Amino acid sequence: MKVLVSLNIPEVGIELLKQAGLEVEVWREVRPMTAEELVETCQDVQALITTGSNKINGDFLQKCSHLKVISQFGAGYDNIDVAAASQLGIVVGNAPDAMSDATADIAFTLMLTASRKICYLHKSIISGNWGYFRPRAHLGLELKRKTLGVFGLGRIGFEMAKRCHGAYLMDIIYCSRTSKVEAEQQLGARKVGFDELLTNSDVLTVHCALNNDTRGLFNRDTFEKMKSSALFINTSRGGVHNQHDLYQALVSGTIWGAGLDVTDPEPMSPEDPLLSLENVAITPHIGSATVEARDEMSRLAATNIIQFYRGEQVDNRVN
Ligand code: 8YV
Repeated sequence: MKVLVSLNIPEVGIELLKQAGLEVEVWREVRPMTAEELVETCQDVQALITTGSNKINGDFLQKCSHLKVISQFGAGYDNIDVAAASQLGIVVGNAPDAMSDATADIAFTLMLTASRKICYLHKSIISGNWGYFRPRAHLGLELKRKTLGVFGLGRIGFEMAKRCHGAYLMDIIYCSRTSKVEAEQQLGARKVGFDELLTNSDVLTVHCALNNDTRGLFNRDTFEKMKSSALFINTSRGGVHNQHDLYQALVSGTIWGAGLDVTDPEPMSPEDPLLSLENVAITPHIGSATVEARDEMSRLAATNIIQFYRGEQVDNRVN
């Protein structure tokens, strides 16, 4: 079996594939493959390792219906039309949990960074505007004993909740489809309805998947229900918030600040007005960008293909 690795992943996964006896082709250019290049290169492979920058949609799948297995180098797989893949009998797997600590660290960092206006103040030093001491200027918000609202308390949300509870004794409320017993026992987390999450959170952190239920969920209506002192943190997918509405909510004082590792679109335009706001911190989708997380993602993405090749159960199969 031959595998196309459509992006330059850490060597560990590539080595595992080779050791398992698979033939491997790796795209090592410093740009993503175009849709046409992906279709063309897939013609003589049976397995594909892919990521968010590749749209594995109905059109691609029709043109590559001979594929046997697709493995996502990432936890989220909203770029893949899983239903269409299932119809064609293609196995789809992902690489969950590898980045839970790394992404929670970014969510926590963005919370602190936005709450103390760090990005804005850093830029103001660079542009020669340190200024003089003004007791009422540059005031941020403290986090101790505030309420953290977690939307989507999966593995990453749980890690974020642990950090906030441990560092600042924050009360944890969450909104998820199922009850999270571990978080309730360890952190005293409390499951609430969506409206209560909006109205009671001092920091609302988003860790859900992007799908039809969550697309654009954080919009004008939902921001209006939040506290005017609230911070909105999103490290999941930019499509979960409406970026225009977020900007309006921030400039009108509907909410206080925001920390984003994901934007809509990505990459974000350098002219995006969000970048000029004081209480906003933005990073370029680096949640999983640690040596440890990327190595583990590589290992898990390769393992899906190897398990399929050996006729074993694919542990991280999503269809
Ligand atoms: C990747 C991610 O950066 O795992 C995820 O869901 O968002 C990240 O780890 C992303 O998959 C790149 O497209």
